[in-house]
Amino acid sequence: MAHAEALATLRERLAAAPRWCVLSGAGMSAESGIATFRDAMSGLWSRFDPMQLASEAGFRADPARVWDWYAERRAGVRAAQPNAGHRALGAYAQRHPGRLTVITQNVDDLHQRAGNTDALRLHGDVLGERWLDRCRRDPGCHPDWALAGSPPHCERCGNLVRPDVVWFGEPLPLAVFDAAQRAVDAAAVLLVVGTSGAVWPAAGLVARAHRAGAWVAILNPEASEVDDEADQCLRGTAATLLPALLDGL
Ligand code: BV8
Repeated sequence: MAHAEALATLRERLAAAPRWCVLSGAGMSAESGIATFRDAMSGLWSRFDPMQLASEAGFRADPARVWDWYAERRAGVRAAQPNAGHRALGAYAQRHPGRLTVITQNVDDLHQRAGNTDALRLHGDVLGERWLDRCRRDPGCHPDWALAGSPPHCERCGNLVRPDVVWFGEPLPLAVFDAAQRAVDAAAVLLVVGTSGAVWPAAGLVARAHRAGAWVAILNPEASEVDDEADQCLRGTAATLLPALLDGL
């Protein structure tokens, strides 16, 4: 089926869908200048070992190195702007409240800044902070009160501040993951945008949607690990395909 025809039929399905979902990954923010993880050359994982940097053990082994890496990524997120793909999803949600659920693996805030303020963040918020350990002295102690440093720390008990993200080996926030599972169970269509589908349990949402009877469409310039679960794959980028699918809907 020609690309234009494939786009047109998917657009009709979205127009008719009472409820649908997007599952997004790093490719969603690539055109906003935020590096993806697996891109061979520029991807974060081609330059850094995820287990050393995005894990509790890695942070405890070298807190300053991990904190500085996240500080670099936070600066990149603050300097970035939502792209045409984020904006198309945000504008659609304004026009059709309650029909779209955005589920993201991204720890940036570009979906929220584009208007999808209720996006489900499976892997946390890189601009957020929390204590590494439960404060032994004062459970009410807040990370904002921490002494500045790399990383900031509690001057009384030495507790470290960590980014509010889900590291490898850590469970996803249960309430968020539950809400994501319920959303894909109720969806007529799932758009899988800019993810390699390599990270679990997020990747499992694609097969779950398919089992639940949703029409699964993948938007990605490359093949991904979840293509087998798809009813159609549209080869293209988030900032080009999403406006083509949603503008005017
Ligand atoms: C857990 C936050 C257990 C931190 C992240 C089952 C099978 C195998 C392994 C496992 C399994 N179950 C669990 C595991 C282990 C592990 C895992 O999945 N490992 C993988 C690597 C094999 N999972 C975990 O550890 C999870 N936790 O299992 O806990 C548990 C349970 C109960 C109690 C205790 C413990 C936690 C996983 C979350 C880790 N945190 N991020 C941080 O960001 O620093 S994951 C991080 O990497 C991102 O959030 C994202 O999820 C992932 C990167 O994937 P993508 O977003 O897809 O990005 P990628 O670069 O790979 O691909 C980009 C795609 O975009 C490409 O396809 C490209 O073609 C495309 N693209 C590029 N440009 C564009 C584009 N598309 C559109 N437009 C463009 N312009």
